[in-house]
Amino acid sequence: MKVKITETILRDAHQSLIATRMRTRNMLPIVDKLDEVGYYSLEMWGGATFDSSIRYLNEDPWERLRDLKKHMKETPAQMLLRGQNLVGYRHYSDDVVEKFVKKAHENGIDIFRVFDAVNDVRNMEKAITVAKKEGAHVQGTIAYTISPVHTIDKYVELATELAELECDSLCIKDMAGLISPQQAYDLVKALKSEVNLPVDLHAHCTSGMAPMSYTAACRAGVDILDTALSPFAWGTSQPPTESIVAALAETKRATGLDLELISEISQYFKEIKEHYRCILDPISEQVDTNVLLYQIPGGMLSNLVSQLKEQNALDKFNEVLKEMPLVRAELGYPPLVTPTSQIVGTQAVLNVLMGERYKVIPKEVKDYVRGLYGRPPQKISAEIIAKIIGEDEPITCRPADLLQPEYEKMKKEAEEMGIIKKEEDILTYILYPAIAPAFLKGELEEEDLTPIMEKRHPCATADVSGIPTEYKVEVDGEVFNVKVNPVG
Ligand code: 3PY
Ligand code: ZN
Repeated sequence: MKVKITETILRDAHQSLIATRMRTRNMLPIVDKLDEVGYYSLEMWGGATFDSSIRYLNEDPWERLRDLKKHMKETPAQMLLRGQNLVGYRHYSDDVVEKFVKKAHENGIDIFRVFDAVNDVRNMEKAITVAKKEGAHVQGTIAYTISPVHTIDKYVELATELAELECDSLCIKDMAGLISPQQAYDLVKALKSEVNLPVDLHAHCTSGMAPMSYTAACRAGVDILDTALSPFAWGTSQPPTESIVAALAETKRATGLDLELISEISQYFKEIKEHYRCILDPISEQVDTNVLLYQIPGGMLSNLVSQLKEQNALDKFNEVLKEMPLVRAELGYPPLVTPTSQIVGTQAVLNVLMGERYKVIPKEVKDYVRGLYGRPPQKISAEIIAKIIGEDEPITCRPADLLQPEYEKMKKEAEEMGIIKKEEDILTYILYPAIAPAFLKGELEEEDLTPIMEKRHPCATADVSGIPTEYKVEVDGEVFNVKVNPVG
């Protein structure tokens, strides 16, 4: 049976390699051609694209969705949704989740890939239920990681829960590029035999194993593979579409896609890549098997470097690398993906920079230990809980049950500011209240890449930030900026 292909060029590929900076004007001239290929779907929205559009590109993400959708006559439009976090970094109340999913569907999203950073189904449930009710295809997601508690049985258990919520397909989301060919084979085999749903493998090339893992997954019966056109493939992005199509062509799993057409489209993106070369981070393009040891995905690694440089503490890099897995284990082995990558990364950096572990603990880490991001994969020890939140008791309910409805209140706020022209603007404001007013009033400008281009040698480390969650931590009068990027 044919393997189907999800093309990530318009979302994850550029999120992973050029800090989500591809503009809609780069996409529109080629979307008709992309639509002709016969992809299973085109991932083109969600993840960090929403934030990036308003923060750096002065673009309305809703308009991008509508504009691209007009050209997608044949190909389903897919988005990445961070469960109860939507396309932001915190949990939103159920009424906001409901409105957002409905609006995303109404504006053109056909397939919702829904994940949660700690694989807590309670954090995905609301989004899944609403998307199903709207008639969309829902891809329930397993955030893949390696730890003593992440076993095949556990993943099958999670997939079974997702199937019970009537998800239409499953995605193994290996955002750090950790999955080996053997693991891919075993996991796909187990999911295919235990859960009656199509399985999609989404991997990044960070450790260099992804193309081999894709082949192994094909032998195990995977239904869909995620790939990126070659100019934006490899490194911290997906395996190249052309290579996967060519490699499978002589097998029973041939995709049936036209390599000539795909190559023609690739040619277009080669030029786009040249335009953004100044922000292409060499670290993101390298193979790095250290990710298997430290579990720090490429996108996060480069940010860590620039952050340590900022603090004049680059000599602490190796110490931070070693601290990451320790913190991750102490916090119950969360998979490292937005926002847990930020949470663990920040604490690890602070532990090293402060010279004393857990001397400074950001609010996000406390909230995580309180259970406000969901149930950690492994129970956190009483000792760590006490160190981080003192006498407080972690919650046991679904985190969003503690949130008051916020849609109407924030709608009123936004209306009073006079920034609402369409209903979607209310959601933009709720998601990004700090920058949305200026954006919606037309006060922001598109980020100018010229000075970066002029300043930078093509091989220099990127000095353009990704989309960091920034923490300002003050200790003894000294302010530390701690930033960590979203990870694809
Ligand atoms: C995002 O949440 O932006 C991701 O790409 C997660 O993998
Ligand atoms: Zn990804």
